[in-house]
Amino acid sequence: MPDYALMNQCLYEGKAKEVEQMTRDALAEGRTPQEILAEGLIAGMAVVGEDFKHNILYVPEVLIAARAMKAGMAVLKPLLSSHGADSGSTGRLLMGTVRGDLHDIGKNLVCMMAEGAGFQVKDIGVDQSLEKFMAAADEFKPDIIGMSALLTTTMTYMKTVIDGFEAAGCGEIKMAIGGAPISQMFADEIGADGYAPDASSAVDLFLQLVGKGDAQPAAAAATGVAERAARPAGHKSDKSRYQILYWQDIPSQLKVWDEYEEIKVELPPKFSARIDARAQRLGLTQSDAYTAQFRWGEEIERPGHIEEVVAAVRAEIETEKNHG
Ligand code: B12
Repeated sequence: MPDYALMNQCLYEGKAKEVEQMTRDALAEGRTPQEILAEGLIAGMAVVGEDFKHNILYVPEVLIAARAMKAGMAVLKPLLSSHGADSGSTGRLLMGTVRGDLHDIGKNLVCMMAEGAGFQVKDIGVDQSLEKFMAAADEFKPDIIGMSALLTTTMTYMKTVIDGFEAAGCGEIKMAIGGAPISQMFADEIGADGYAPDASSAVDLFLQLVGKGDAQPAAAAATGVAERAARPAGHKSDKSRYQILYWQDIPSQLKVWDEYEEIKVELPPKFSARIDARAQRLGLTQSDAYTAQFRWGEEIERPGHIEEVVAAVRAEIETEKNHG
């Protein structure tokens, strides 16, 4: 019997080679591709999704886990399609970032999580017009169209797409939207069928939209992902460790932990704006090139309970002492 808990753990930690090898070993043991997909890959990715939703994991870690998932999927894909897995898929999802918008990191994550949950996904990329969504929908016959927008100047184009499909008599296709500036209120305003704030909730939304809301891959079923021991009541550590996540030399996140708990905080928007401007200048606009610039700084120990260390380091970063 394959050790699916270990496989989930490797996927969670982004160990692509191990996940790929375990997938091959499980096949060699005679397990079905469907079982390996569900128990080894989807279950692991479900935990990643939950932890991402609760800010335990951040974008770079999720992308690394997603890469490991893809390594396993690449082994299974030919077998799944030749066994007619198509007919058993959860649903068909067409995804794209709307016209004028080049942001695709969030969209890519949504695609990966949806694939992980068993959806057939067609990703048409960034800067997509109504005509391109329509041509792709004609060919792919999606149950759901997912649109992403990160700019306040491009989010309004989502209404153009929704109205265009409605006018063409394709109102039965469910329209889901997302991206940092999007809200439920905006979704209601433009007549979208749903909105979700992150990739994990996006999968819940898609499942709901195809009437499989209860058939979610159970995150709780994926055991084996390491957890810290519970903090004894009233206990406060007298020292903590911290690390800063940099985009090149610009700090973007802060992680602080002790033996019981880990806190991650996003830094204020001025840092994103600075990163954005630098990336634009350097032409690092493709998601791989962009995310490859993230790196964790060295681990540093510091006196104080985790919350004190978060506050102190954050204040230092904001006044730009010591941290570029
Ligand atoms: C990375 C980034 C870039 C990269 C994009 C690289 C890439 N390949 O994607 C580059 C450097 C190219 C870039 C360019 C620009 N950017 Co920019 N960028 C960002 C930044 C820092 C992070 C975005 C991101 O990837 N977040 C991480 C992902 C995981 O989150 P997400 O996209 O929100 O996706 C999640 C959810 O929203 C949801 N979701 C997303 N899509 C969908 C779809 C569906 C259907 C569902 C259900 C859910 C869903 O799930 C996702 C996963 O959890 C943001 C700041 C920020 N904090 O958002 C600015 C930001 C979005 N950018 C901004 C700007 C202004 C620009 C530029 C105009 C800069 C310039 N002056 O040229 C250009 C525009 C280029 C263009 N035409 O699109 C502004 C937007 C301001 C505004 N209100 O409109 C921001 C907010 C930065 C800022 N504070 O100024 N940018």
